[in-house]
Amino acid sequence: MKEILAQLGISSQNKGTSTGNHWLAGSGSELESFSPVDGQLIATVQPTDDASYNNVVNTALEAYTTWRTFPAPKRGEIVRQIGDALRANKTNLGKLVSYEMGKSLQEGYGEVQEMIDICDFAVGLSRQLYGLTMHSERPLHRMYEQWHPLGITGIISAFNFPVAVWSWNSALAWVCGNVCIWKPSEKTPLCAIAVQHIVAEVFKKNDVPEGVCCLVQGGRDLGEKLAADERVALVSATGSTRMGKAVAQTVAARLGRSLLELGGNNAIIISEHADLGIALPGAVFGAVGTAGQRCTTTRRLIIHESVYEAFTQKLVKAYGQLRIGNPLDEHNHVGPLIDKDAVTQYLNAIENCKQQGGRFVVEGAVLEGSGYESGCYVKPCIAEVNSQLPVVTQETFAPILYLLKYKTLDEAIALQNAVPQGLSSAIMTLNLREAEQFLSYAGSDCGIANVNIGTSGAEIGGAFGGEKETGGGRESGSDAWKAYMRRQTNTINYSTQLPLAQGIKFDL
Ligand code: UN1
Repeated sequence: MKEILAQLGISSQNKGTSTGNHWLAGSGSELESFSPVDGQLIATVQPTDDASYNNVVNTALEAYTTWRTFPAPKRGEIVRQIGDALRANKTNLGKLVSYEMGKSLQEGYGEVQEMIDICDFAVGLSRQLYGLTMHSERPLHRMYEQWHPLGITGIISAFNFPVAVWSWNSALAWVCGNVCIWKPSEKTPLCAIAVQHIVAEVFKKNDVPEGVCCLVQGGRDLGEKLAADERVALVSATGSTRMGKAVAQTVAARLGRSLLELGGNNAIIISEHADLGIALPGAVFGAVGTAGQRCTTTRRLIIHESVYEAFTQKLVKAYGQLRIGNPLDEHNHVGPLIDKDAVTQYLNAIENCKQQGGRFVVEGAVLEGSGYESGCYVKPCIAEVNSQLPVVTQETFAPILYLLKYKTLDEAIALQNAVPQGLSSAIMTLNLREAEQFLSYAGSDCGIANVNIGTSGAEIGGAFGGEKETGGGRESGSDAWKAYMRRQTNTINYSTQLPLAQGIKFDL
């Protein structure tokens, strides 16, 4: 790992603030990045202080006046080169993601692949930032709309996707003509430093001024500072609902823009008409992949009573085959949780579930012994619950799966929707009527609704995000780019008269 860190530009002590290629000193107590894989201190990072924060924002504002003059397809060409640089660094960066965050190596590579894919998407998008033209009601007038950049996009990202979620935001923000300031999770500061080196080099090659890709590092205070800063036009925040509510209120108080991608509590409905051969791997990967730390993780299975027993047995058997251990060993399915706080939350949820009447068919536990020294490895577990207990309505970022039984599809959909979050959802069925009902206005209330696919692993081409406490934002594909731009309606009079709209006469 030492060699990989060196190749990615990471030393044992790092500056955490950057305007591109330029790194600024910070002050205050250093952020320490421990690997949940082995509990080792990987490196330290100097947090961003007030002076370096202001330096970054001023440099970004200055850079914006130049960056917005680059034609969008030219900006796209530079993002294409970032995609290529990520291809060249995929192995190293994937390994660092796996080591610093703890997800399996396959998923680490997959995360870098998502970055490459969004770059490709953004390249095409750079020639498709379309506005509409309208027919004016006035003679010899032309009416149309254009999309302009916003300025600074602040990106607050979470530990669980330490690099991909940033790239969904930045690749789009850049082709749209914005400059970016990234505040990564304080739990994964090194992944961000590695990415900053890769991206800044591409910008430098293309004579892009300092300030288009900026990095600041710190905890909650720094996120609040970005949210409160009037110079930051858009704050895109991914993380807990608690964090999102704080960001949303601060940004709204200054009438700024926010884009929120917050908690999920995702369910799969397993119908009597399901292909259980698909449903099983879909449910298991959804529940235990990334050790239950995706916002799209499957947290609830709502199973038809006629297949409940058989499916539960299959699940229990499959859980018995899971290999939990070092995520860098590709033989393992499940790595550690991010830190010991997460382990405490996992244990608390299990305890609460038991107290509230849940019955575990696969027991949870914290693993001990050789290979588990970090204290962050836990056993994925499954609880049967008769109703949606309070603990079931909360998002616990851990591999705890709750099983619920249903009789009618209406009942299943009502259960699926009866949580505060609304990110991802799925139904496993081969029955067309059931599938269509689930996707209809009377079906799932989530931003993502799938048929015969689990809840996690969304592709970048679709808009990503959800409703209710998930925050309502949409990132990544489709027309999510519109959140990074401002719309301007233009009416041009090329006649010799001044006809007023709505037929109003105003004769002087
Ligand atoms: C997240 O957990 O914040 O759909 C993002 C998925 C991934 C992204 C998850 N493509 O599971």
